[in-house]
Parts: sequence; structure tokens; C-alpha cells
Amino acid sequence: MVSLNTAYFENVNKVMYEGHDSKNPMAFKYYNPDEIVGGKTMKEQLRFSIAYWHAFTLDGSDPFGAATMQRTWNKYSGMDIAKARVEASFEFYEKLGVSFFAFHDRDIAPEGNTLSETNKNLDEIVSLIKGRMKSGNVKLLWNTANLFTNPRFVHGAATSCNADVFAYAAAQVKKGLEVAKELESENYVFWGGREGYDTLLNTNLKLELDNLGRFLHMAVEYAHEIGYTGQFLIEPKPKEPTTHQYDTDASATMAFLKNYELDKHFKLNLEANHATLAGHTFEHELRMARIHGMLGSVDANQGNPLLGWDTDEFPTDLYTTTLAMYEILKNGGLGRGGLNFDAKVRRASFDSEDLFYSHIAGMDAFARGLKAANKLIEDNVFEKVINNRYASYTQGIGLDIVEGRANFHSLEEYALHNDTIQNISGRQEQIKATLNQYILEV
Ligand code: XUL
Ligand code: CO
Repeated sequence: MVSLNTAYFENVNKVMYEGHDSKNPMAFKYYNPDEIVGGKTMKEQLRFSIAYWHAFTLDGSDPFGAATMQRTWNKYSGMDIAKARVEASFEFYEKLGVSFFAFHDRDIAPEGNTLSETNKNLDEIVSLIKGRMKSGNVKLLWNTANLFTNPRFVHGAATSCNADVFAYAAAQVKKGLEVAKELESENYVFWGGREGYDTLLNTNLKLELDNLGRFLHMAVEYAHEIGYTGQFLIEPKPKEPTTHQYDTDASATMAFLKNYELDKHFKLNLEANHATLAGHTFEHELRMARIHGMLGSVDANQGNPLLGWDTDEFPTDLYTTTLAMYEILKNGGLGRGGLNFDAKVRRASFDSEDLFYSHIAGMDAFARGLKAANKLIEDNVFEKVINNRYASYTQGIGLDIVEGRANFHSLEEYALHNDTIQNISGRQEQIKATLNQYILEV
């Protein structure tokens, strides 16, 4: 193992690939960055990213208990802790061999007493980050604005009933886009933190949605003005913090973007745990975006099926990672997007080493999923199933329907002379058994 001179994770060396026989918890068993799968290296296919907030900023507190995370940078405060986190974060990316990270503005630098002071803090940390990015080994996958933690956002940001808050949020995103340009961020994300409502009894739904549309158009215009060319992303989530989030799921978000003529400027950043909160599987959301040409990036985590909130666990479920990678490969990859671990170690996993173990677990789960998905595609497993199931649309009346030659008259005429409709079995159980074989045997 390579030994680095380090300050923040001194007990951890560079994490290496050791193969599936390894018993070393600090090694990859499946993620082999240079291995070619589906015509690209695993590193290029998976584009892993570290979520700054979960890894370096949040402290493990929950509504019932105080901070638990034991971090070597905790001895600092204010701007000093912000600077220490930058140093620690780059040590972490390098030791884990990850090329991307993502942050909210307020994760990296503390707020000051005024917006100008806050921007000054941000500038200082951004220039520190920029210096660390010079080597070119680590890039910013995306940045975003935290428009939900500060009490000023109690009624929302772009959808707040208070126009002063709309203006403040605009100023914050304006600054965020300047940071995106400065750090050459691949994408800029909008997660609608408090953009939603709790009760219709005090809500002007039409005005709030129109304002959200206006806000996003202003962002697009400003990016154009300053020459920021990253991809805009919206991250759907159905609830939490508000009861009714406007960007509920992939379908609702795409409809919103179309209604407000924003669909040409945005793609979706889909999060696994948000999908499950919306009552969908992750692969449903990915498929829905993919078939509409709107799959941009992924927040890789998983929920707990026994709990109804956004637990942001590290992804370890191989069914989900396999089916997610299937959608991503069928999409031709994620382009400028990546697999961002919007996932946190459990409150009881408070050692610094747990930050490594958790990411290794997620990276291995996605690497294994990539291999299984690639083999499923090479063998045309689902394609054969689907082609067979929809074969009736490749000839006769079915072909007339899909090629636009049919209408209600011709269809009635056909149906009146076809009293012996025959269906074929969907074969769900047999297909699932085949999927098991691929997950177990690749
Ligand atoms: C919240 C969530 C956010 C976004 C970025 O559930 O996923 O962290 O990813 O604001
Ligand atoms: Co997220």
C-alpha cells in the first residue's frame, strides 16, 4: 500500500483494489478503476462523487441527539474549520481515488452577518478549493445553493410568499453560478428544498409555480450572460421538508419544465431515496428520465424500507445498483453527470474510518452492479423479453397503430372481426430468476 504524508486521516492509506478474495475492509473488492467494462474504464463509467455536506460538514446530530462524528478538524471553528475541511476533503478524495465532489454553498463556508460578508467567506474558501483543484485530478461534479436551512427560507425561496426572500435567493444563486464558472463545475443543481407547501389554505399555488418558473429562467439567462456552460439539473423529491414538494418526481418535474418552457435547459438529478419516498423504484425514475432524454446525474444512496423518511444510507443493495446501472448504460452513460454519494454514515458510525468503509461499500456495490448490467445488455436479456412481449406491434394491426395508419374506425373494424384475442405470459418470476443468475455469477 502507498503511504501518504497526511494530517486528517493519518490511519488510512490509499485504498487499493484487491479483488473479491480480499478480506481487507480498507480495499475495493469489485471497484477496479482501470478495468474496462462496456468499452470504458470503471472510473469513466461510474464517475463517483463525494457529497461534501455528508462527508465533511454534517455532524451526526438528529432531532433527539447531539453531534457524534469524531473528526480531526473538529478542534477548529469558524473560517478555520472551513479551511481544515477543504484540506481534509482533498486528502479524502485522493486516498479513495475519487475524481468528483459536490457541495452546497453553505457546506463549504459559514454565513456572515450580511450577504456581502457571507459572499466574502465563500470567495475565500472557493479560492482555496480552486488551488487544490489545480492538479486536475479532482473536479467539481456540481454545486448548489442551500436555500432551506436559514430561517429566512421558512416559507420557501423562489416560491416564498415574501418577495424579499425571492430576491435574496436570486442573489445567492447568482453567486453560486459565478462559483460554478470559477471552479468549472460540470453541472449546477437545483433541489427545491422548501419549494413546496404544507397547506393549500394559505397558498397561492399558481403564483408560487409561476415564480419558480421565473426564477429558473433568470438562472438560465444569467449563466448565459457570464458564459457558464455547465448542465442545469433539477433534483426531484416528493416530500420532506414540505408536505407537497413541487418537484415531486421525475414525471412531475418534467411536466413542470415543459409547462414553463425550461425543458431544453435542464436535465434531472435523480436520487434513489427520493424515488422510494415518491413510491417508485429508483430504476423507474431513471427509466422515466432516460426515455425522455432527461437523465442527467444521480444521487446514489438508498432508503430504509422500514422507515418513511430520507435516511440517505450508503447504497449496498445489488439489485438496485444493477438495475440503476442498466438504465445508465442504456442512456449511453451520464455525460457530464456522475454518481454522487448523497449518503451519510449512520450516527453510530462516528469514526473517521467509517467514512472510508461506507464509500468503499457504495463504490463496490455500484461496480458490481455495473458488471452485471453490462453483461445483461451484452446478452440482450431484457431486450429479448421485451421484443417478444411487444411483437404484436411489429406487424399487422400493431404496425398500423405505431406507424400512424390506424384510427378508431379501422380499429373497430379489426376488433369486430377478432373475437379470439390471445395473450402470452409475462414470465415475471422466470425473468427475476435470470436476473439473480446475472447478479450472482458475473
Ligand atoms: C435533500 C438532498 C439534497 C440535494 C442537494 O434530500 O438530496 O442534499 O441533493 O441540495
Ligand atoms: Co440529493
